[in-house]
Amino acid sequence: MITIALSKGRIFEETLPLLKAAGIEVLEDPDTSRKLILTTNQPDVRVLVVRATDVPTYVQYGGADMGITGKDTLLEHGSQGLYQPLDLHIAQCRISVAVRSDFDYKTAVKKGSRLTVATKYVAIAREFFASKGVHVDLIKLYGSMELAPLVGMADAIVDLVSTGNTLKANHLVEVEHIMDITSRLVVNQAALKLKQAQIRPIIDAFESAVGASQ
Ligand code: PRT
Ligand code: MG
Repeated sequence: MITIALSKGRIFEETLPLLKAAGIEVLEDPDTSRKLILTTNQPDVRVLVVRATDVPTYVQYGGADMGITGKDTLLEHGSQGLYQPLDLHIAQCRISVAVRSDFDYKTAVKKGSRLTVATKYVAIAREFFASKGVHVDLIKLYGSMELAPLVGMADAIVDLVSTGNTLKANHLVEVEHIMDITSRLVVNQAALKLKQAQIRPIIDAFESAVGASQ
């Protein structure tokens, strides 16, 4: 049995064509089914539906043989013991710093004042501002970061941006582009050795599908 951990939403949707290229079709829709283990057309392949941030954990501890997760998640939560053979170029976005449109970020940074930054990405934010020599107080949030500057809780946020529509709708502007983000295939190292014959063809099919779509 090969178990693949995926999160609902964009990663699931964008992974379906890759699975199809490997001959795998998921037979249930995670949006309508309450099941957390989905069957596929291959009797020996199943899909686990987990929180995006839990994908590396399931793969690391062998609850799943492989999974698909954002580089943001891997950087923030670590990627210990995970084999990362492939950048799938899916769920593309960037991680950025954004502030209220009436906040003078450049001057604040130049003056060496302390910035209060709200984010789910505390490790990424800490490292980014440290590399710029900017002093920050970090506030950890689990979602809707955009609210923090609007209610005066933070000067800035560090969050994922794709179209920029969410920032715009909340009168925030992007002032720094920290890095580009895509999703990666992660594989349990023991599973790769023990189930080589089943896992390799899936990696290879993903690789050619990704190559073909670039
Ligand atoms: O939602 P939940 O709390 O369960 O978990 P999650 O937010 O970690 O999962 P999910 O499915 O939303 O995101 C999974 C992965 O998709 C992330 O880890 C990223 O690698 C990737 N991804 C790509 C994104 C986006 N694009 C994205 N735009 N994840 C989140 N967003 C959010 C962003 O946080 C912001 O709130 O969408 C909003 C901005 O979108 P735009 O288009 O308005 O700019
Ligand atoms: Mg989300």
